[in-house]
Amino acid sequence: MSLAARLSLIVVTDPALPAGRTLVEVVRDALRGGAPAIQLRAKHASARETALLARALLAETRAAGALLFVNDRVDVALAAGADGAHLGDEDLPLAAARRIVPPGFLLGMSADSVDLALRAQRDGADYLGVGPVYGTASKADAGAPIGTARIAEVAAAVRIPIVGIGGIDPRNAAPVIAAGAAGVAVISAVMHVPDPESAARELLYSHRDTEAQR
Ligand code: TZP
Ligand code: MG
Repeated sequence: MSLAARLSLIVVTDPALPAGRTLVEVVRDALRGGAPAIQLRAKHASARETALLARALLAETRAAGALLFVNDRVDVALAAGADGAHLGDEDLPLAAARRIVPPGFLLGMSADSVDLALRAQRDGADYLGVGPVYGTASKADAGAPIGTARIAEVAAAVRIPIVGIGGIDPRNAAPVIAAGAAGVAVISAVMHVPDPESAARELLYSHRDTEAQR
């Protein structure tokens, strides 16, 4: 399967879970719904806690044939045996991260403009996270929504796959794919719903239909 196909849906984790559910359970449900990639995002966890969580999630993603990315921390991603890391502008620079990872280790980068996207591509990013596409309550410093027009601009400017993020759910995912994104990344649409499996499946359906029309 191409990298673009493996990025059709990235479920990004959140420490706030529905009552009575564990992170591993919710991730397992999302994988059952067909999510091809999970990103462990644990902003307030220590490196040690993040590594332990990554090991637990890796058992699930491996069994499902899905990818596991660790947000922010290349070191933790490498040590845990994850498939990749997702970096932003406060993390290790891409070019520096590239020097310490083995061939095939995936590096994603956040970029909300064409300029940043081109720079990240030049510095060796395998894919880009672009957003927030819509309004989001999941990231306090996400900034103003960039809309699907910006997704189209960035997708047209780079060769690597791009993934839209921010406020995306099964009802509004299709325009993000129609604009040229290879996939969508979501927190609340899968992590904060009663049925993460169905939510993942619906997100994938909505954009497979769109891709078929593209
Ligand atoms: N980066 C840009 S928006 C966002 C991140 C991590 C939050 C996405 O969460 P949600 O709940 O899918 O809007
Ligand atoms: Mg980051």
